[in-house]
Amino acid sequence: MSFEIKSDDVLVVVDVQYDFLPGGSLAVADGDAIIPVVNALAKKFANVVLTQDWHPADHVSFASQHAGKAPFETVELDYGTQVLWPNHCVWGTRGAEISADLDIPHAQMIIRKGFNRAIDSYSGFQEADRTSLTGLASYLGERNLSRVFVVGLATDFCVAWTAIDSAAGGFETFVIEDATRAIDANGSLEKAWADLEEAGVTRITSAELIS
Ligand code: VGL
Ligand code: ZN
Repeated sequence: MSFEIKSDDVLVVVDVQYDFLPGGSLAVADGDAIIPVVNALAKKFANVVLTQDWHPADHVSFASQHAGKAPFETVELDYGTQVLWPNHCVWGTRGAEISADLDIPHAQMIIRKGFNRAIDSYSGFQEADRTSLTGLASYLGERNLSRVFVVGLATDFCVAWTAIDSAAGGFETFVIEDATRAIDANGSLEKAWADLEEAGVTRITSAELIS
């Protein structure tokens, strides 16, 4: 299939931050390989939104906050099961910065998420309590943007949850697979693709997009 990019399409670039890139505290394998692909894609989109994982140093998703717990184990919180992570994307640190190798000067909006100490937020639309909203859906609505194309890190967490919430919000939604890389902990990648399909998200490659 090929898809023509329209003037009211938006590219959502998820969490291309140093902590998710090689050398970072929650590095996604081969994560830097997406950067040239994302840059080339972004040139074709008039509308680009970036998301930024943005945690306080004592965030509940950090294993360091739970005695006896290690990264990639889980805990039960009020809103459900939470995977625990190494400390990452602590606001004000270099690891939280968006990579300077992204070449998207025309990006129009940066959505920060995960800033409430007690609630994680993989999705760029709403936090893990499924109640607190980031404002992204309203923003897209006010800008009259319609189709949402999601890229970035990591496929099986923030990309997947963002795309699933986008589709649930009524936006026709695509994940551009070769512009993502996964953490793939405990089968999370396979589950994410199944959840994305179930949500009605279309899985495409960058080669299928023409401007
Ligand atoms: C992410 C785990 C924790 C992501 C963020 O960007 O996929 N994953 N925080
Ligand atoms: Zn995080």
